[in-house]
Amino acid sequence: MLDKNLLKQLESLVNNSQGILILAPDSPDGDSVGSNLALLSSWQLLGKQVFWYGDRGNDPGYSYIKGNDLCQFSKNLKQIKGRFDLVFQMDAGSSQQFEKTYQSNPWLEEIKTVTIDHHGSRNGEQTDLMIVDPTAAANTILVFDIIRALGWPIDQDIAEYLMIGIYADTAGFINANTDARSYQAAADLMKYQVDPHRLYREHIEGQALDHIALTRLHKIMSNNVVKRGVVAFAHIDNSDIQDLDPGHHISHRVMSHLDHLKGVRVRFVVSEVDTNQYKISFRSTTEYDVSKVAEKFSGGGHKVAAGAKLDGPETVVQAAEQIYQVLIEELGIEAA
Ligand SMILES: [Mn+2]
Repeated sequence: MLDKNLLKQLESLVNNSQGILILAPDSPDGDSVGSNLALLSSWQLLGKQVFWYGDRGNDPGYSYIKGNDLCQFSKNLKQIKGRFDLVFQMDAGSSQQFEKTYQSNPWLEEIKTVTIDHHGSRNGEQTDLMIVDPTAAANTILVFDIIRALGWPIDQDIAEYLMIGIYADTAGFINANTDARSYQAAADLMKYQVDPHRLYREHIEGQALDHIALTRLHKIMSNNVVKRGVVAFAHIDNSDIQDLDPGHHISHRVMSHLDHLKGVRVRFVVSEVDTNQYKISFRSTTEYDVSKVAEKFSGGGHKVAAGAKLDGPETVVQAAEQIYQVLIEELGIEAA
């Protein structure tokens, strides 16, 4: 399954590195955090100097994961320039996911970079070494295979990081990508004293909303949702979520609410991230491939879950309409 030659190259790059930088994507998720923390911890046990930086620093949405606070703001990356000679990008789908970090640190482009990803569509983008397995339901399953193949250290914490990634990307073994390999990886991880119920409680309590945020979520569901035939979408303006903890990940919650609308097969949520700049998330049932829609916006992802960014439109409502038109054309859905 894993290419022996690629594994050898990876092993020698890691062994010969003076220091390693792991980059968190601009929009991390449980699988990216789990992948990053698992390798960070394993390499530290090997005695390696490892740094973890991302545009959001330690995203408060994942503060329930032990070790999340190790992630630093990439605007401060210059301070460790020269202390690492190897960069890792994981679980991202496209380099768009590291755009902000590279914009503030263009010198990173000069450093040898490795990709470990389970996203197939990368628009032909290449780094110096690519270990890509689109058949893995979660990136942490691929990371687990690599750790085992190379005999890198693994302990309870690392096993729990890997399990968190599987939970996140299979939504607890119920997403369309869930397969025997996901269950097998989870069963193998249980040998390291993973505590699923504790992880679940930490996740629920860590993500709990305060009353203001819950009210805001309901307001978005009441005012900012459009349903047209099999498509439903929501637009989130900065004013809808300003003064809320970004860790609440309101857009993720809106997305899961849209799944409960009757007859919906394709969903997207567009959120304003800056003036005339937007972030888009797509979800679908298996008969529609939203990764193709994301690629139209230079993003990427999986068949049923993908993401992209969009610059230009004056308002989030205009952005949503523009995305809707591209989406129905790409997926062959009749305008409703
Ligand atoms: Mn993933």
